[in-house]
Amino acid sequence: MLEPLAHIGRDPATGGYLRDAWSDADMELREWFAGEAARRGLDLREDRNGNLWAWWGAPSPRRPGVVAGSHLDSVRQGGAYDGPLGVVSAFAALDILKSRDISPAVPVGVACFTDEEGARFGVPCMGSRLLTGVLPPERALGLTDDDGDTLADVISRAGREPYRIGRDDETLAVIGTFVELHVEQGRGLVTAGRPVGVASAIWPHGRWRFDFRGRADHAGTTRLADRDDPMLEFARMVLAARAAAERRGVVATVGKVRVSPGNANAIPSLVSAWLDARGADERPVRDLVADLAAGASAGVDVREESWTPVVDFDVALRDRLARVAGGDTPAPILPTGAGHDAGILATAGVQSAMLFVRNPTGVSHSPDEHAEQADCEAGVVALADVLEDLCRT
Ligand code: HGY
Ligand code: MN
Ligand code: MN
Ligand code: MN
Repeated sequence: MLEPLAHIGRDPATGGYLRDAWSDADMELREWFAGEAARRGLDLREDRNGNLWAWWGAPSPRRPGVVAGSHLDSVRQGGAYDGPLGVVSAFAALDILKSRDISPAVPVGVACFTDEEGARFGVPCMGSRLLTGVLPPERALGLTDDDGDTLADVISRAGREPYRIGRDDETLAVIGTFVELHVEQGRGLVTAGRPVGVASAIWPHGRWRFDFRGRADHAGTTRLADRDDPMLEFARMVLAARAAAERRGVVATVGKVRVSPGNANAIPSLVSAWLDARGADERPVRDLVADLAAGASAGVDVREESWTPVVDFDVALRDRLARVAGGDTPAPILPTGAGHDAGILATAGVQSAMLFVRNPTGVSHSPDEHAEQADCEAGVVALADVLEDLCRT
């Protein structure tokens, strides 16, 4: 199902995807989206934050539409399905509605949110956070990527006006209900033996940046007793995070580290590390981070980069989706530890829901992520049924 865009940003050596927001690959994906919209005669709009909307029918605040979609960017060396499956399925579900000669009571939209993964600038769901005002534009514009480009530089280079970003009430006002279909990032549906499920909740989750400072010096001539090596305290933090996560029943990950200046024959002057911590309940996640900050020596900076509170999806809507998507027996309803744009919209008061498609490996944020063709097709039919049901309002 993903063949038309499978080549874009793909690393042939690993099969993984490199689709940073606003990169060449992302720009090619945006062109693919525009082409899909044009092929269907949909009205294509790009909002002030770079999110893309393709509308069948003209939505208005008095007649808001039903929207399906997800994102096209990836984590570095990500899988093929995380994001694109939701966008491709949204177009395919709209095709099914048309083939059923459905004339929806409300407009139907396909959405693609910008920079969901936060791989480049560190803040996840950037497009939906800016759209809803969760992320202030001035905070976003100052973010820099690994080679020092600011978001403003990159948006300008992409031919957009960076200083228009920010809460977009005009766009929000025409979204009635948002449904995000996403490959499951886990094995809940494998265990349930079902191809499609519905999200009950998204775990609270956040990212913190730790800066460990030391003194650069020669690797060969500096006595151990004379060293101020930030790598040591960084290593202790990683081990402490894992121990605290086990103790508190949450998950903590350090997947990105930047060592400056990065000489193999010199003690570093700075080690920056990003902690990702999540859990079913907010308190133990917060306590883990507090433990680590308290255990850090005076010179260590700890900064919260992003925080998303628990998202409990609307019960009536999720149960309705489970009935419609489940066919004879309601689809399984399950939580997720992964963040999504549907979660950001839900926290901003937009009626949102999620459908999951079975991932036999359960693995994600890796080239090993997978979904079987038959399950992807079942996801499209379930999404079409859900959209048809929601458009009947
Ligand atoms: O990080 C996440 O949970 C999501 O995949 N962006
Ligand atoms: Mn992801
Ligand atoms: Mn995703
Ligand atoms: Mn750059």
